Amino acid sequence: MADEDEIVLSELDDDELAQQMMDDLYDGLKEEIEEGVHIYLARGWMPYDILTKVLVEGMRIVGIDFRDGILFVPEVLLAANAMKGGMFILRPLLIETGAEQVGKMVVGTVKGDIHDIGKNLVGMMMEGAGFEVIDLGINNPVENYLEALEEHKPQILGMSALLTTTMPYMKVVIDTLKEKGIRDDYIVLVGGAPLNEQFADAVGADAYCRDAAVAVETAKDLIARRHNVRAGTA
Ligand code: B1M
Repeated sequence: MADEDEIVLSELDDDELAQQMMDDLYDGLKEEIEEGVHIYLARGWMPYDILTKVLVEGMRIVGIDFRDGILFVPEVLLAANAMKGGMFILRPLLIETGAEQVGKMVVGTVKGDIHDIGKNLVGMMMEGAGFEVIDLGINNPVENYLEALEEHKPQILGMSALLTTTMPYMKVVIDTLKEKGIRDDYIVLVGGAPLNEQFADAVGADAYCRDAAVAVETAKDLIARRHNVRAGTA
């Protein structure tokens, strides 16, 4: 028999459920997050709204308490694991848009950095928008990017960094592309919480992407501009 105090997620209204799921994410409760995602889907919520309004918002709160020394690495790992449980359910729904393939992107988190939730979200959204995504995972030295560019010949190189100590590595990658004379063969997009537009300019990227939706729009826009330049219509 259910405990009288036990919260039944399906009995909560949308706002209460969002609040409860943010608490559950904070507590690293993966099964509850998965259940909550299914409930929202059954209520007709769009996968993107569940991601941004509930999961990403919940992780933002985790980030604040991590910064303030209220949460520590083991707890944040559990929260990240719960978040990934929700993302796993949403991924096929975001990808399954039937959109025509519009381009290819190689994406990876830079050397020294193991944060991958944001990068994964960007990959999911890009796939949903019709891009083929080659995900190099985390902690990538420049050699990994070079090999993947050579092998997959994408239009876009995406790099993610979440630490102020690892974001300068993006310049190492871009400078290496310049040294090899291949920088202009690719659209280089960068993202991650500590970055901004000035940083992207300073390291020689084509654009800074504040979030996954901006990454999709920027990628489409820059690819279209390239096509126009090549067609002589820009
Ligand atoms: Co870390 N961590 N962490 N962490 N962690 C941060 C980044 C931090 C800001 C927390 C804090 O203090 N408030 C802080 C960095 C401070 C700084 O550099 N100034 C920090 C620290 C210090 C650390 C450690 C050093 C802690 C320690 O060991 N003492 C350590 C470093 C490990 C390493 O990388 N070498 C560490 C470890 C971890 C965990 C392993 C516990 C875990 C990562 C789990 C995982 O990713 N699998 C973790 C987490 C979860 C976080 C926070 C709480 C959340 C990050 C996240 O997933 N956000 C984070 C706090 C924060 O960011 N406020 C924090 C949700 C995600 C959807 O957003 O990643 O920003 P985000 O991605 C967005 C955009 O940025 C953008 O689009 C995404 C989707 O909208 N975007 C791109 C991202 N990449 C893009 C690439 C693109 C385009 C857009 O390419 C085209």
